[in-house]
Formats: sequence, structure tokens, C-alpha cells
Amino acid sequence: MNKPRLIYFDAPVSRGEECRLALHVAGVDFEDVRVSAADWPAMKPRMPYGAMPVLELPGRAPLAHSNAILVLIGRRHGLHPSDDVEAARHEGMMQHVEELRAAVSPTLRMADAEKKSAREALVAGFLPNWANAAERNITATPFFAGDKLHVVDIKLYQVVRWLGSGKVDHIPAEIFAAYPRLIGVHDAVRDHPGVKSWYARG
Ligand SMILES: N[C@@H](CCC(=O)N[C@@H](CS)C(=O)NCC(=O)O)C(=O)O
Repeated sequence: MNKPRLIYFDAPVSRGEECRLALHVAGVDFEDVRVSAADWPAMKPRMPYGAMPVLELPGRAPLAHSNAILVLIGRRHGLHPSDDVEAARHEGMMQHVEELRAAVSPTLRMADAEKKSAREALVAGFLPNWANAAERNITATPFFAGDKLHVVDIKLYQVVRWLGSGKVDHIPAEIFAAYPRLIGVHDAVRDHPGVKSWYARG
């Protein structure tokens, strides 16, 4: 192996896609390893914590947990603050995104009736509370910290894109419409040249 390898499911979503996007925006030449659902059970025990994404760097032990991977990419390539207190503020928001995923992910495995009531409950309570807290902590525009994109913005983008897509059953596409800073981060990341070039590739 002579270049970084990012290992994740073969889908343009969630924790893996945010790591791919961060690597691409950072200009890193990496191997985009796509794992099929059929191959995953055999690979799972070999992953550091039994999950993906995993980042392999030449000559180093594999790295896991999306926030650790994103912070590493960000630190190396100017996409995470050098000020340690500001960095911790960004990492707090990244953890906030993981808390949203922890709340929504169990519903992915539910049968229809249970899924409907669980998601309606999230729409009535957890998601507006989550979005209010996110909005309060986005203190600048258009990105989380002003004019410059950081890995935290890529992470926020992924969840707003997912839950605001209108394709997640029982979650309305306008779930985050009342939160202009959150939508602003999403739109600014979507329109960033590095992000556009990732989605424009063949
Ligand atoms: N805390 C981990 C969570 C990783 C995780 O749950 N990954 C999911 C995909 S997004 C996964 O690998 N699921 C398959 C499995 O756990 O078997 C992170 O931030 O990367």
C-alpha cells in the first residue's frame, strides 16, 4: 500500500462519504475501497472496532471512528482549527451529529409500523431539539466558523442532506427548514468547488 485507503460500504452516504469528501476536498490521492453488503460479515472482525469507515495510512495501524478520521484529515490539511479551544468547539458539533445518528439509526432496522411511530416521535421531539442546539452553536455564516470550510461542515452537510432529502420515510423534507444557519452550512458545502468536483466525477 503506498497511498491512504478509505474503507466503507459502496454507498454515497453517512460516515464513509463524509470521510471520502474530506479526503477529496483536502486534495489527498486515496484509494476508495468499496465494500459490498455480502463481503462485510467476513471483514467485520478484522476492523479495529468492528465497523466502518476505516482509514489505512501506509505503514500505520488502521484508524476507525469517523470523527477521529475527520479530525486527522482536517489537522493535516488545514480543514480543522489549529487553536485547540476552537478545535474542541468543532469536535463538540461533530459529536452532536453522531448523537443524531445514534437516535435515528435504530429506526433503520425497524419494521414499518414501529418505524413510523419511532420516526414520528423523533420529528415531534428529538429532531427539533437537535436542530435548535445545532443552530445555536453555528455562530457564523456561511460555514460553521465563517468563510472557510472545515471537516465539521462536511459532517453537518451529510446529515442535513440525508434527513432533508424527503427520501427518509416519515421524516419530512422540510425538517430543518426553520434553521437558516444549518441550511446555510448545507448549501455552502454543497456549492463548495471541492465538493462539486467530487459529485461531478464520472
Ligand atoms: N462511531 C463509529 C460508528 C461506525 C458505524 O456504526 N458504522 C456503520 C456504518 S455508518 C457500520 O459499520 N455498520 C455495520 C456494522 O456495524 O456491522 C464512527 O463514527 O465511525
